[in-house]
Amino acid sequence: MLRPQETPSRERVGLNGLWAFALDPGDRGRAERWWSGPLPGASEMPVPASFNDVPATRDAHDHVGDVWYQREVRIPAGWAGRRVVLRFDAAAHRAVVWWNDAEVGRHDGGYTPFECDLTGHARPGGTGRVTVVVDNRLTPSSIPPGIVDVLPDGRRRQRYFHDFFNYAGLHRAVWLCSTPRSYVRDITVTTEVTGADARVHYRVDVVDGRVAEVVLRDADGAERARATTAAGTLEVPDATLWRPGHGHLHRLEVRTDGEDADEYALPVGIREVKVDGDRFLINGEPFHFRGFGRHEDNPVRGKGHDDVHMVHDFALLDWIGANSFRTSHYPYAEEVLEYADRHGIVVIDETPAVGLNFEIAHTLVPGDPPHIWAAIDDTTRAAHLRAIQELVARDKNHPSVVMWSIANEPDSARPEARTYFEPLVRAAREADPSRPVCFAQVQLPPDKDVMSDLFDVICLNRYNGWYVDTGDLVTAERELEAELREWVRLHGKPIIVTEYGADAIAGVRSVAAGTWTEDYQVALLETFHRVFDRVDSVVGEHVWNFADFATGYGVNRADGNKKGVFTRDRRPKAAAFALRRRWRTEAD
Ligand code: GCB
Repeated sequence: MLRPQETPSRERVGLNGLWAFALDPGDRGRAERWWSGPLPGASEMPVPASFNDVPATRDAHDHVGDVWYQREVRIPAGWAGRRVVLRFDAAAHRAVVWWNDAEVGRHDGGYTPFECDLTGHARPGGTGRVTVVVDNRLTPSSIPPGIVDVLPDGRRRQRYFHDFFNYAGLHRAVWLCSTPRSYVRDITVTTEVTGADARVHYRVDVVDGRVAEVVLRDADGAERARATTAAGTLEVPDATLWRPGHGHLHRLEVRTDGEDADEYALPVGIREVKVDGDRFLINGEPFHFRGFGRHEDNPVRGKGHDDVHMVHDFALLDWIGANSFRTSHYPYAEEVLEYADRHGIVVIDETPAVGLNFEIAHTLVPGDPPHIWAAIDDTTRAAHLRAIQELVARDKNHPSVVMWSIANEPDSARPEARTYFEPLVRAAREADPSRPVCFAQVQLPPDKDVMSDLFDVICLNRYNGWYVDTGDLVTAERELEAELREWVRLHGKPIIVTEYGADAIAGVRSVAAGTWTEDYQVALLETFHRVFDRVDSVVGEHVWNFADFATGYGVNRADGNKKGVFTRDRRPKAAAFALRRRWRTEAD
């Protein structure tokens, strides 16, 4: 799905700002048709933001169920005769949208965009009432999954099997967009590098019209290739490539024919990604991933996108010498990927399929969660498939994205896991044959894992010295190295350690470097690094986590997860300086 743009034929109006807002703890809104008038008892809520922490009440923080957003929207008078859509960059986790009394769209899945066509509903020059109900419930058939308990006093309590707070709401921008009636619906680009030359394969999908012209321009605007067909290959001799640390972008300009022609300009990074033996190659060069698993997480705004925080986080990634990150554990805002494209940061792009492992959930959630494969059914897999397809549809053209991660830490020990994942891996490859596919594997040795052979890169989340052999880094070092060598022997594929780390409470120091101190966090990371430097097939190190982040309540979470090398407000812990010493020397 193309991102809204302003071009000679397209306009967009941002609908961010304060919206009327109401929690709906008694589920009255749908029955009472709250979309048909002003929201009863509404307060004000900023968009984009998670709603949870803004009102400063426990009720809002812990709300389970529907919340309502509403505002008036004016359709510009000049949009007569044009196609008009409302676009939501994200609504976590599912939403229904009304324009006045008419339902105009619904979407399931909290991290991918959707559009509502207003063309037949909205009168240019007039105003309308946009109402959105957003449901934050996670169920056994949602991605990510969860369970809603109804307590004896009638309250709902949400359980989930992943380790970050279930922030929800309108997390990303909302747009009102217009295009001609005949418009460019989609563009798909893949690139190939052969020596100094490159090929750009493209496909344009036009609704009710024809492609008139496709022009590839270099960053300085110079034309590099041109075509007049809807699909084809553009030869680019002596191409300047997109590469890590150097986000060189071309631009593919597409124009349709006719009087009311549509125009769209897609940024294109020419680069090639390949797995060769135990190497991960970008443009034929071995790439070593240095960076983090992260979260979209900030005080008060939760998962709400914010350019200030985004640019600052990228500045810190640069300061520390990181060249990559994983969008753990869901697709991030498109602004983030565009920034990574422009600055040459490498991204492993992950679906929201986190917590398909109720055995781990047992340690996170008190109670006795059911066994994963008893609870997961065809609807879960259908939602997972949709999550993969929507992720690829949204992010396929980003040069920064070099690999798809289709799940984080699913149960990969039981035969059911293989049966469940085989068709999903196939679907990911069908959706995008140009990128490798992986999943982030939970602490399971290779002889217990039943599905890693289906994937291109072995991605391991490892907590030796923390959850395993807690406090004993000598054993951690020995066991980690032995295990990695076993993966090399059995699979011979590149290995990225996609998570390793220790909780550290900022300011807690100790000469004896006990757990939860900044010193232990440093010592643990250094232990892992010694092992990585001895095992050739390790092509990546992603520390868990970039910054401390909010989680649900739990006896082993002290005001959230403290494995950040930065605090939640982005102050460096000792580990940040240690990583900078390691990564900067290599980078400079
Ligand atoms: C993991 C998960 C991550 C958690 C982390 C932890 O394995 O992938 O979501 O936050 O461990 O800190 O326990």
